Amino acid sequence: IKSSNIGYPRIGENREWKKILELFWSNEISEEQFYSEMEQIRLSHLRKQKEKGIDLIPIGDFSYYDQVLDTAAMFGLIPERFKTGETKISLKTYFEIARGSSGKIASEMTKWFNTNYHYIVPELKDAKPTLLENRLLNLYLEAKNKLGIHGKPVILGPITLLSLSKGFDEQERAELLNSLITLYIEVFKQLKEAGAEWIQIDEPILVKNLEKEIINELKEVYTAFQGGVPDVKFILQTYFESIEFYEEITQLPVQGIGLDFVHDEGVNFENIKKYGFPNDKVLFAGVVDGRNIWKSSLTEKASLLKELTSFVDENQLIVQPSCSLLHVPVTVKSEQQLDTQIKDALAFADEKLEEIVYLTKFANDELGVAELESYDLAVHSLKNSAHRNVQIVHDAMKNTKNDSSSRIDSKIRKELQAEQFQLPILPTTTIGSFPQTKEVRKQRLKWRKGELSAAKYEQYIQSEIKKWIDIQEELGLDVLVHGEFERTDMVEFFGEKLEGVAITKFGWVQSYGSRCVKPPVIFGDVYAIENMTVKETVYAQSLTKKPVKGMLTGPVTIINWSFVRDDISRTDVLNHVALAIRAEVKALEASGIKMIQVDEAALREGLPLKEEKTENYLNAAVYAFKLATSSVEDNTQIHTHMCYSNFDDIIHAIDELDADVISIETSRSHGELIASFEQHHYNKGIGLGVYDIHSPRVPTIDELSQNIKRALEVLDYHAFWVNPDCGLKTRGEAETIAALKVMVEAALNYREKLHTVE
Ligand code: THG
Ligand code: ZN
Repeated sequence: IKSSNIGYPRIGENREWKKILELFWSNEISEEQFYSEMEQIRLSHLRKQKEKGIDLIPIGDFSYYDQVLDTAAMFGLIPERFKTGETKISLKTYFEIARGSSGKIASEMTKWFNTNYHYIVPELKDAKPTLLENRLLNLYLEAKNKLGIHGKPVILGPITLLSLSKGFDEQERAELLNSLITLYIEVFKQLKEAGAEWIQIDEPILVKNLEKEIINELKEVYTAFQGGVPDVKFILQTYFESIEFYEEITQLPVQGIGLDFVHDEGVNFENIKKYGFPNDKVLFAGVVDGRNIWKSSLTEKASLLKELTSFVDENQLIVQPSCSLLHVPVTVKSEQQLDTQIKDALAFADEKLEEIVYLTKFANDELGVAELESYDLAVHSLKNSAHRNVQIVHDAMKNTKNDSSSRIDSKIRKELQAEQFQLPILPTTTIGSFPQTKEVRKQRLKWRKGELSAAKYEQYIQSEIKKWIDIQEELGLDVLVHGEFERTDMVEFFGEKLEGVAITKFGWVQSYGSRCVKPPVIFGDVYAIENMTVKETVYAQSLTKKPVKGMLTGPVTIINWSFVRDDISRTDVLNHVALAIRAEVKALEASGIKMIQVDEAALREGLPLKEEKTENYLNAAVYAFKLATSSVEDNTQIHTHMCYSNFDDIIHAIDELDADVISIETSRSHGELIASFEQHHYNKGIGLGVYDIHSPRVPTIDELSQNIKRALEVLDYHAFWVNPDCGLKTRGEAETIAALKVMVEAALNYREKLHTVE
């Protein structure tokens, strides 16, 4: 039995990678320096994997931005607007595709399956694939010559590459696939000549619900690969779920099959039991969770591997993580401030590699069961800890079972709320956050470091709140917000406040490009011991007669953007969080805050990869949201906000959330979203974002009026709200004020028009 890794995080223990990128982007280091710094990071990651004892080390998973973009760039799949005629894609062009440049819009970025990682969507309109550069060959040779590592090149497979790309039709797909096959073969041939033995071809798309035709495509591709490069060994690698068409896929002409045995709900193994596993293939068994940060129970994993050996010969079995380790932080070692009971139960990327090596050694009789058992002690210790057995949480969970969690009819609420707030038609508001300037971050850092007292910091936050309440009054917005100056990342903020949730110091994970997030660790029963947002909200409300919205993050988003304990069901964790948010909703209401927004930015992206699982997911999400929000009085108005468009398929669930007002990001795909409201009559309050906040450009009145007009073609103007697409924390102050000014003016004009009609 051997060990393998699928992919290693690129950001580095101290986010060195991010820093190099950003220095390069701001012209603070030269291209030469950039390459040499990046090479050091890349080599140190390879060295680390070798030192840990991993037999098959991935090559080419390292990237300067994103692995999908790398694959597209390698095959010359460059959007027309970025083409320069250069024979090899330059760094400049590479980053322009990802980030845009003056006058050229960046390629779209979207979620990588159901993770919080975003990839760059290849645009294949009129594409003519050509092999610009065998990137993998260069990287393979680098590892071999500089470190003596005979690595395992990793490449995104052609079927997944095409499935994630856009800009072509069915017929073009066949042509594209054909030309890609030839290019992939060329890449593989060169790798083979350079000495590569195994090549990992990632085809995660095979875990989604697919039409049976995909099998023919797969046969075509892999038969061609096999015929083109007969003496190299291919691994068809899948992850994140069980594969569809197990029998057909395992019969494909490849030498290795990589399966996820963690996130498949046991289905991959069931299929092995039912259909067997071909005796001429190697099984790359993904047994260590690559998406969560808990130590494995090595005794359990060892017995899973043991069971697998009844179906697969021992020397045909390889131990590896369930997916690339890109989705977990680098090392637990850096976490000096965590409670030891929690820290001892954690395994980030480096520790996961150690687990893989332990399991391999155990299987090869180089390690005894006692060693596995002693490793498992930390997991048991946390499992049995008081954190996971909090009486008040258990009681609250029991009590909610008798709670119907529904409010009275939304039409009745609407009338009561209209009376309560006396808002004009087309009320104007914002999503919640205002610009987080350098100064805000600086003050927070000073306070965190102890250089600024809590009282002084609080005073500073209050002065920002006051400044922005004044600005909003001046602008004439109807519903105000406090601006969220006390929060870094919203999920991190609630994670810091909640019991049962730990915040790491260096637990960063790449989200997109150089941007990282630090997911909170939900290790215990979750509850709140004190109010989390009341002080700032009440202060803001004290400064104005206009309603100030309380701003909370919803339970689904909190758990989708956290690492979640896996000893109880996700639904139970979700409901713990919902109860904590419910307490906050009630506290805000009790303090006189009558409009409360509970954001579910990540509801959509958490959809399971298998259609048959979406209903359960959405039911649980709706239940939790209602649990958090339904205990308020009839005339208290609940708002929610969701990022990303494309709600067609879940619009019924959005309706079931029963929020009084919803705001949705739409400006980049206005037409589509509006069409979905044509079909599904929506009669609660709704704000379709009227301008895109992702760009610093100030929109014109005309654009905004057009957007309002189009929305009102399908939505009742009595239900319509005017707001930007999303929070404004990433924008500058001046552009924010200028854009909001235009927005309010557009709303006022439109109101006039509607009054004349009436
Ligand atoms: N929070 C969390 N996850 C998210 C988002 C979020 N996932 C989806 C989307 N939003 C991703 N967007 C971003 C946007 C900005 C940043 C990260 C993800 C970002 N990060 C800082 C960085 O890398 O420089 C972090 C530094 C800091 O917080 O000090 O800017 O909103 N959880
Ligand atoms: Zn948003």
